[in-house]
Amino acid sequence: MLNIWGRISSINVRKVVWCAQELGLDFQRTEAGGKFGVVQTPEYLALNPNAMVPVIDDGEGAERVVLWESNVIVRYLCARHSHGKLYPIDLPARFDAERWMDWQQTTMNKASGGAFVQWVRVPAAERNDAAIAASVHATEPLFALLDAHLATRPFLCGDQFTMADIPLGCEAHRWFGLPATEYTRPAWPNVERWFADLKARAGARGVLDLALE
Ligand SMILES: N[C@@H](CCC(=O)N[C@@H](CS)C(=O)NCC(=O)O)C(=O)O
Repeated sequence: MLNIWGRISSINVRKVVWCAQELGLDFQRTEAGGKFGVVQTPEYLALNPNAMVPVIDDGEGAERVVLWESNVIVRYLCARHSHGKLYPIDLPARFDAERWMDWQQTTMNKASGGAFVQWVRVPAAERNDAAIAASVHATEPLFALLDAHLATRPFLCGDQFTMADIPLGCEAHRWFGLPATEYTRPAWPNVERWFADLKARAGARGVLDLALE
């Protein structure tokens, strides 16, 4: 049985839950982080000294794996449980997927986080308009880049859904879920079509259909 710790309101936890569902894994999720606390307890810090979610505990004995870092968890679950389907075996295909996953963490998430936090988590009276503007300014060209990439392929790495679609699918879910009262996003038809396809997957239920909080 796979154990996942983390609140579903976290983009990084959503990646892991979606991945586990996509792989048809039997798993249990324990609330942690945010209003649930838990992350500062000695037991949790022994699993993740960063006091952050998500964390997983998978397997037993010599096969047991405890991991933090959401994209690493997605890679690990796909490598261990997808029999090469979501974790490409051929090196050129694998590193194509790896590249997009790192781009999500290092580039897209860094750009998009500000607008999400300000518009969704910060009360209107306390919002930092400059932080919102900077985040929108940094994020829109990245979605435009993604849109151009998806113009010639159904999924990020070609014809097949791979592990790379999970972190960026979660980014699209968060950006597309920004309050329409505050933000009108440009048309990105290829990203919209890709996101609609991701959302229709059985494995994405309870993740890509969630309202932001
Ligand atoms: N790079 C880490 C970042 C983890 C992270 O920032 N987690 C946030 C939630 S998205 C967190 O734990 N915040 C503190 C909390 O929820 O208590 C990952 O991808 O797993």
